[in-house]
Amino acid sequence: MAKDGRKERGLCELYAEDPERADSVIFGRQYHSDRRGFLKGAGLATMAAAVGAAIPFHRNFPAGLIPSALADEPAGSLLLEGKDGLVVLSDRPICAETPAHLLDDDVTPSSRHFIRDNGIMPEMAQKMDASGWTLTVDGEVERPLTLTLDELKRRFKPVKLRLQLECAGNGRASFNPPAKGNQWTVGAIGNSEWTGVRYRDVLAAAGVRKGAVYTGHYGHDEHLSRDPTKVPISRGVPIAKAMEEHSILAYEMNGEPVPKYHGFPVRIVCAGWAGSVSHKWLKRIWVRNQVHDGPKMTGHSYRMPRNPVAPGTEVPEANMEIIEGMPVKSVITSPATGAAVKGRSLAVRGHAWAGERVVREVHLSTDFGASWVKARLGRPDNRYAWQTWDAVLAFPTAGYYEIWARATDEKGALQPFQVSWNPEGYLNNAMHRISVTVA
Ligand SMILES: Nc1nc2c(c(=O)[nH]1)N[C@H]1C(S)=C(S)[C@@H](COP(=O)(O)O)O[C@H]1N2
Ligand SMILES: [Mo]
Repeated sequence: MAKDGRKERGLCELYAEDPERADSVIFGRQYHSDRRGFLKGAGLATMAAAVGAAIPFHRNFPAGLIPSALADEPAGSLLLEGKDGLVVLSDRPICAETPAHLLDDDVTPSSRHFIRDNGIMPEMAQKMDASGWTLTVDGEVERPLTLTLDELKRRFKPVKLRLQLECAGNGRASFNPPAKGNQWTVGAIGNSEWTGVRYRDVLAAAGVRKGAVYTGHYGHDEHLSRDPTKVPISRGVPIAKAMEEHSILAYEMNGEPVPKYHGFPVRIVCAGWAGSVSHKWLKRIWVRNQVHDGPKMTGHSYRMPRNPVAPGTEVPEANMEIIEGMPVKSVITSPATGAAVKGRSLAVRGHAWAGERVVREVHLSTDFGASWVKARLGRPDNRYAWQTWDAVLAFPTAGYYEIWARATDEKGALQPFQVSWNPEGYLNNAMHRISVTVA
């Protein structure tokens, strides 16, 4: 049994609970007083058997680290219409992520964009019927507005942008000790092409007053309780973020009406920030004269401790700050983890992004971080689009290897090996790693 009384469901949980114990239970790794553990003899043979090949760089294999080849758990199975290969983490509300190798496209097809709901999808989205839809803009504005979909399209100039959208909880599954919430691995990220109108054009039409400081977003989705007086989520952004030229109210995703899962008929996309500010099934924008205080804006929701804290610390709200830009991150999209490599070299590919910043470099390691090779890195198609990278890697001998990817942003921030704990398990931008076996 795990420490808190839950039954251990498997290897991942064993590692999440106590990595050193997991190492010794599973692989017989012996720890020394300096907490370094060497894998040798029977332990090394056990791990090699578990991953399917000898491990040439085993001396570098960090203690307390579950082999990537064993970390991939079987997929959930809720049938999502129009979706292809997503792993379902929760079915009410719907939360589903994209396996890394299905994120290989430069522009994420709608069929492969993750889904993160907090409530229940509205009926107008189920039916893809926008006839009764309107958007209201009110609060700290000169002229409150109500627009139909046709009016929104006719009154404002269209823009088309490729925009990264990442859930703040992406990566939560690899916190150690574990963090509660949806156990996203690496797939709560997408980079689709969105068409819509600029958020600032709509705000300008309503005339933002001097006292405006924040927006408050409301959607048509229902609270999980179906209680009509409750709102599942209502977040917002500072007026300056809404006024950015890349913040849009989107009515198309990848050239088609926004699919039901992603906010039909209109959603906000404020790219580079926690995905929760990009409101789906938009109904109302309430311009506020204070920081918005809707559900999931306050308390610990989408907030981080101002300073790092020890695991399990109770952090008072006053010491928490609202998450804004997302940190630098990358994903390896080809090959899929577990690939069998023929020959001694391998073409590797993936994407990298850095919230509001540009990614400057991506490096790859095949020897558990002892040495790094620089990847070729493309420019973003437009600001806030992710960047695609590729490289060819060489392997000295046959065996089990892990490929680790590490991106560095324009200000020199780079992905850590492990991220320190925070109360809600947000912003885990630890390096992505996959396993390959060289024949
Ligand atoms: N109305 C509404 N908008 C929402 C949400 C929601 O539950 N309801 N979830 C938010 C969160 S937490 C994220 S990460 C993104 C996910 O967008 P996606 O489902 O299109 O990938 O939508 C955001 N917008
Ligand atoms: Mo999210």
